[in-house]
Amino acid sequence: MIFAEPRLCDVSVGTGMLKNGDGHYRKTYRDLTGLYADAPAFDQILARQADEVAYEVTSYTPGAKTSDMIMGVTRMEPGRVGREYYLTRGHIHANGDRPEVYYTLAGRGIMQMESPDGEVRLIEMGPQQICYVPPFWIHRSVNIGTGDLVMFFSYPADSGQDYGIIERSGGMRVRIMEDGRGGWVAEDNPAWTNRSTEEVTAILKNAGAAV
Ligand code: S6P
Ligand code: ZN
Repeated sequence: MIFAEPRLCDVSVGTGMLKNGDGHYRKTYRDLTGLYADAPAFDQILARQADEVAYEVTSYTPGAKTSDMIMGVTRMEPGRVGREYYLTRGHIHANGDRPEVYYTLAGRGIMQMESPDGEVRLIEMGPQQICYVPPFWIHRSVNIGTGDLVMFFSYPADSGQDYGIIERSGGMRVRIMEDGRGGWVAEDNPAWTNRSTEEVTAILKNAGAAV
């Protein structure tokens, strides 16, 4: 048969996992070294729980083409490093013009987005809310709740992930911090530097051939 086989997957909201997928990886706190602003607070977490899972991703990848859609679930623990809420590493899609959809199944989160030229968008999400991440936006999830943040996602299978874009600019432009009243506030990241026109142009050029 020349047509791909349909697939049914179950989502376990309780465990934050996609069942009957074909991919699973975990990120421990040790893996997140260097992400957070408060290094002494992060060292304390490392001393206690370096090899515990901070977040994990279960997924199904039907193929490798633009027209194949990866789908999966990210489950992230709640907590903070000092005042900064737990987050995923974040990336831009290596083929930058590939979008993504995130659907919150449980918990409260922020989809933190940054355009290559430094615009910031923060979309707060709760259960049954969907965020569309347009092409070219750097994105990461932040858990601002008291329980696991569980999000379904789907994106073209040839998107790829470039994590270096965040490292090269000294992190993302803002950090999501506890505001002293149990809520959150976005604070400027003093280490952040804007991307050059050349880098932005290269990102736009490297959009990949959507065939
Ligand atoms: C991939 C998609 C998600 C994230 C996952 C973990 O394009 O956005 O599957 O990979 O939420 O986040 P991160 O930042 O470690 O890739
Ligand atoms: Zn992505």
